Amino acid sequence: MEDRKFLAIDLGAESGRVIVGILKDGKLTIEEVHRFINRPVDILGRLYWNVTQIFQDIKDGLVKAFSKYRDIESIGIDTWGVDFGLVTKEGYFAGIPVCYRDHRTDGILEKAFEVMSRERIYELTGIQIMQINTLFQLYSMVLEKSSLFNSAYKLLFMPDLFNFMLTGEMKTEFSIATTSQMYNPIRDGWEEEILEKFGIPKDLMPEVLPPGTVIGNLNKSIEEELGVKNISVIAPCEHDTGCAVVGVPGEGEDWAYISSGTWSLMGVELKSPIINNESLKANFTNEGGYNKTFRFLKNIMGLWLLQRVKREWAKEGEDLSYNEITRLAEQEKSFQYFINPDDVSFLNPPSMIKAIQYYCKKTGQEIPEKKGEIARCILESLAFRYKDVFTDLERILNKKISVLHIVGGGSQNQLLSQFTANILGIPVITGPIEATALGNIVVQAITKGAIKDVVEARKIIRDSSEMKVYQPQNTEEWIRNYEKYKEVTEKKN
Ligand code: ADP
Ligand code: LRH
Repeated sequence: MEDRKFLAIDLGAESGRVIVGILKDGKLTIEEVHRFINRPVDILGRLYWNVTQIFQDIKDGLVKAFSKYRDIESIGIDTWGVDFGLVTKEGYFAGIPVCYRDHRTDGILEKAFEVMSRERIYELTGIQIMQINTLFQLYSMVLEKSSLFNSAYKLLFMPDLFNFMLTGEMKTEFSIATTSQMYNPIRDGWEEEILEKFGIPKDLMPEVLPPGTVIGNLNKSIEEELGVKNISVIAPCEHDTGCAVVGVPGEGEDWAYISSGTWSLMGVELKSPIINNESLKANFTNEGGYNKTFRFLKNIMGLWLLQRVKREWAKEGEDLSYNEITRLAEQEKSFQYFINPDDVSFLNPPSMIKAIQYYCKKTGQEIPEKKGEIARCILESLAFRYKDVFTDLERILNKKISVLHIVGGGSQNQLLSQFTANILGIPVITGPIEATALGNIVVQAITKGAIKDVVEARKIIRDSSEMKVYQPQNTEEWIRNYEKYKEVTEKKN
């Protein structure tokens, strides 16, 4: 059989990558042609995404991919969620997109709940209430009477913005739209009550396409640069987590996943959303997915904590790799320091090391000083936080989950994977590392008729990927120490 080729552009909050997927004889191999650092830039105290540099990197990746493979059929972009750019009627950018970790939304939730209660916002959207969500970022602009906001013609989420740069089309897609907290998953449309109450014009919101739709062709000037013609740009799941979940090699009905990268997204795939008092209380999200599925999950602060301490150590002159940091953590004593990784103080502190030390001090613990102690504190605490969320998940679903898949860059952290198996008491299967790009590629392949459906896609991914199984060890000891973690983290709240 002839091979078929598709190109995924996967933009995470830590790095971006351009990956070619080659489908042949029921196997999917991937080749990373370009990888680049993605880091927001602080300008006069505001945190911006460097979108022009990202677009340059996308183009560099396209050049590398098409100069090697002339027969790539289509391109799909996925990115992190909630952020957006504003575009004027003439197609100019109304300002530089601001990063969701910018402090403009500090304290915004209290102000927003004066407009509409937490319960009503959740009832209408089914989305985990977080200050980073698009709704609250926009509301901060409404409150400051932003002239950029007032001059905007369309809001484009990050993947839409890059699709606009590639095709000239101003459209969005279901998975990224639902994540904004401005979309009603039951009525399946922009939520007008929310838009109206928060002063967001409905016209600002673009048309929403289902995942797997062709948005248009690459614009002529880019095609000329690449020396190709009629290359379609497809909306995969434009939200990276949507692609990651398509890329989970799960089988049967009783598996859950963690998409592990900058964030840890823990949950299950469902056919319809769960929006009730319990899911509200546990603050679980219902993000739209491929084929009208829903990702019922919780955003956990994730490896962002490790990213930040790594960067701080590098600034101090010790540029350690993730492997080296994990090895230092491994050498330290277990269960010495506990934090709640989801504490708001870890969202974007001036120093993550100091924020962790302050948390320990405030909760009456000893203070971690050594690198290994800090890293071990982060990894153990993440595993304990997974236990909190997993318990809520099983309770709300009223069923037992028998296996957990961890996918994404974080699945390479063997210590965290083992800790997770230990505390949950079930096997953890890790891999693929590039589940998001794989998910992106298989959605394109389904659109182009090269794969039948998601069930076949997941089988192909299973047959093509390296996976590792972690069996639980010392679960009783982990459960005993979970009690200590609970005592500390509940004290803080
Ligand atoms: P994102 O898509 O959010 O940018 P990734 O899926 O690329 O994130 O995952 C990035 C994370 O993966 C890093 O923050 C790091 O913790 C982890 N990681 C990357 N490489 C390794 C490695 N070699 N060993 C252990 N962990 C790793
Ligand atoms: C992960 C992710 C996640 C969040 C966030 C802002 O990359 O998309 O689903 O919502 O970034």
